[in-house]
Amino acid sequence: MMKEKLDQLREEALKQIKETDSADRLNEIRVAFLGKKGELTGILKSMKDVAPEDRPKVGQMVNDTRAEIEKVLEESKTRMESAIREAKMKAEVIDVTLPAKKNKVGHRHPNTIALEEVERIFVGMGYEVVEGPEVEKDYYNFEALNIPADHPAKDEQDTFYINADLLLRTQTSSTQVHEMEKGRIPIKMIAPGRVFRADEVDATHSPSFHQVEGLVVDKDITFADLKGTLAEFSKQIFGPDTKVKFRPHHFPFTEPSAEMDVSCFKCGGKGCRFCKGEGWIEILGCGMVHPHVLEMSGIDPKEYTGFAFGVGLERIALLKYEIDDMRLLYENDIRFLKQF
Ligand code: 2NM
Repeated sequence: MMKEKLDQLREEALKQIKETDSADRLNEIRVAFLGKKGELTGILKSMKDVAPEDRPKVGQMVNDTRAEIEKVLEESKTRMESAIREAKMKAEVIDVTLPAKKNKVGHRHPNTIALEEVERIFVGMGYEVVEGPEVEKDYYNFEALNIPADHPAKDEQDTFYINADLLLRTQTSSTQVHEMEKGRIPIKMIAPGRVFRADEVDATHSPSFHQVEGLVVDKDITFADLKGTLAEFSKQIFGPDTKVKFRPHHFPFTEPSAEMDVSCFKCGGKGCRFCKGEGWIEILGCGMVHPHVLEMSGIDPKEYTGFAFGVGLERIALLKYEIDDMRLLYENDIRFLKQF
């Protein structure tokens, strides 16, 4: 009696499963036969009418029926899924010969390209690349560089002060001072890095820009060493025909001091729109390290001399890549950056 009922139920379930090709319908069948309020549960509830000695056997039969229905449901589901996948694969044509999508990996910034070139040139001449802190003591940024308290660069209008003693460095020479204080001579170094000045933003100014300063200290270093070094640097960065010219200048930390021009690498010095008809382009400041600067850092100026220079990285990048507005360097528009 119970067996018949179960057989009938199983047959009915298997028939319904066989007849459908929808996953939703399969689920309905599962609920109708095996669910909490389903047919099989109903039969289990009527177990109380079965003689106690028959209950284990009947229980086993109910479990077998459930297992079989579950198995067929599962097989049916798997078959349906693979049929769907097969149909999809037939419908979707994949052209394996199409080129792959390119990864967008960005681009090196013109400042970075220019810095790497400057570093390559000086490392090639035996210089060390030294980095220092962007937040500096007033002493390292100004006093140790012979910049007096009443110098205009020290004005709050020009320098970002953190407090009376701390500021954002206005030049990377502070890094050179730290190096001189270590007392390891000879020194042959460049100090690249970010510097800060309280400037309004325009085509040629920014409150934060980058410098590379160089320093050589040893016995018998002369202005001829400075000239030869910077002439070689200029040839390497602007081309082998580049000439250099030094004009007297003043810096508190060097004596004598000069500004250096390079012959225009566009017109070769004849004068063009690029060099504003001058034939020359101003490129950097330089000089022989002031004896007092050496002395303050513990180097005996009677025994040692040195030369130093400072060049704006943006200035080199703008010139070299013929960019006419410094602001473009800070927008980081990939379409702009990709050109260099
Ligand atoms: C410049 C121009 C001239 C300079 C001086 C020093 C130091 F630390 F040795 F005193 N470092 N860099 C220097 C000299 C920088 O920038 C336009």
